[in-house]
Amino acid sequence: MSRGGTSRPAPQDDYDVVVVGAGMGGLYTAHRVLTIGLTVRVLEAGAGVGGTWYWNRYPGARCDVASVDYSFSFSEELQNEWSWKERYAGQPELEAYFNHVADRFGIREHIDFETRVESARYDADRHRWFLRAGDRTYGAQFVVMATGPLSVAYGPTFEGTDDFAGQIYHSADWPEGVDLTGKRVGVVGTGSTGIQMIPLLAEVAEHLTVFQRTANYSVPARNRPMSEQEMAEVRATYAKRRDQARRSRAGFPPRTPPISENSAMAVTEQQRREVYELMWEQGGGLAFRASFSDLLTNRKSNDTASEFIREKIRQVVKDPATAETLVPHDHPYATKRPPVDTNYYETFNRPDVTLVDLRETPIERLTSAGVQTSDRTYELDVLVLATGFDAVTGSLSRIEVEGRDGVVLKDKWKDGPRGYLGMAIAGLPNFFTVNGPGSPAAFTNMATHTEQNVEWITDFIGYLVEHRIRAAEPRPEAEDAWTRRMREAGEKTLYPEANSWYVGANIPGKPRVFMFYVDGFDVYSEECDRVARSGYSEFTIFS
Ligand code: NA7
Repeated sequence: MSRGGTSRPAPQDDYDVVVVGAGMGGLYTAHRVLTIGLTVRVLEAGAGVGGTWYWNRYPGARCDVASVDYSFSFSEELQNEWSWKERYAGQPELEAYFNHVADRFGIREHIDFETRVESARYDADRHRWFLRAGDRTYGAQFVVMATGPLSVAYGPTFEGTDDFAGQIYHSADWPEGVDLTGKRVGVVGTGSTGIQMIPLLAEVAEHLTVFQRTANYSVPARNRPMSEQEMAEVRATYAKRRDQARRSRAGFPPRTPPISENSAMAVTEQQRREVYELMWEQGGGLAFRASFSDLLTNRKSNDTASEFIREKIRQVVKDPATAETLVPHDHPYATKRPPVDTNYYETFNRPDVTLVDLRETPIERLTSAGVQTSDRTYELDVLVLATGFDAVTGSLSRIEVEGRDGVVLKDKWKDGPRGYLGMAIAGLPNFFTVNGPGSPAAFTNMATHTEQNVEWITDFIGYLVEHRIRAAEPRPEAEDAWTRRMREAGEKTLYPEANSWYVGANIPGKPRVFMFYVDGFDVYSEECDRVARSGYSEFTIFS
């Protein structure tokens, strides 16, 4: 199968396109590539499909975007035959959905599971990539990295970890069949993940200890079952709904009531409160974030939302000292990804739940008995790390990627990621990233965004093949301009004020830069379309 040449080992497997990752992005990429008649192999580290929804099996793992919108729109048959059971699908339902997609579209047979890619090297003479995974080498003209922005789990290394006599589980690597009934459980982390699992862990544990470093703003999810009638109503308007989402600022269909175009400062206090109360009752963190147009750009506006949530926490949590510990004070609302919950704050009214403020009493080490903070030891059988991810760049930086003329991705990104439209990188010809740094990704409905990215990338691959162009990569000036535009847009917002994964601040030593394009999915997709219409004029072509 070798295409000749001696500079690289002959690949065992040779394809037009190799896709890394069998989550939402990888599955759809494979489907599109097959549809245009090219050969494809998907390499997946896990034993099953679903990406995020394969790995994140912790109690309470659930999507924070409504199921009917967090789903593929490319097939009318698919959206008509699948009935979502809940307003926000949980992990098992989402995993089942992605398995259905893999089988229904004949994608599974194109996937190599338990295949972790370690390196990807470009052979400029042959215009081909060679990817190594264990003892296998895959060759391809095009590489699509659908490795996910939140797929590399981060767990802090506490001193004494090996001394701990109990079990330690990370939320994103949750073993099958864990039973926490009657156990003394500790959880480190109160991001979206911790906030989802804490109420459920409290129900089964003998005692739950929550170790909180930063208090968070959480809004009720108001999850509920979906009736067949509701599904039928959605189906009747699905085409319009999807179309509107595609042309919207964040990849969602219009909401009822419509998203306010107002500044929170443009209405009276009474009107503001009514809006927040309505949003609180309707549920959904992303909807609450959109209560007013300027919550993330105007500090005064943000203060009103932050204060509203603080009041709610104080109303729910009975013990005033516990309530004050849970009230966020060091970052504006939603500058960290806004979590949603079911009974999170209520859980701290239980007598069998203890909240530990790590700002007051930091963790010093683990001992055989449990967690030792600066003032005492908390005895535990199980310690759960809900401590997040090396987000956005983590999964790409862990693979040794070497492009043309010795361009090494890790070195190129040592001061923060650079790329074009979040999908292509100068120096790496024919190498594409789905939901990559510089795209709006996490600031949108990821389903809408993923489909848009995959369609743009696979259309481009189709164009290159049709025009017999061997390789293409963005011009450095285009990459510089996009990276600047993306960072400047971020700097105009309040996002950089928080130590979040949006800016890489959750990982010790990671460069602190804003990694997303926040000026709107609509603006972004129009720009992507313009580039395509121009015959990809921002790209250097190697023919
Ligand atoms: P997040 O949102 O990154 O949250 C991680 C949490 O873990 C957060 O509360 C952190 O506190 C805490 N953390 C991390 N390291 C430590 C150490 N060393 N000590 C104490 N506490 C620590 O991850 P999630 O998994 O919850 O959510 C990630 C995304 O998945 C989410 O945004 C959704 O998009 C889905 P900190 O705030 O850094 O002080």
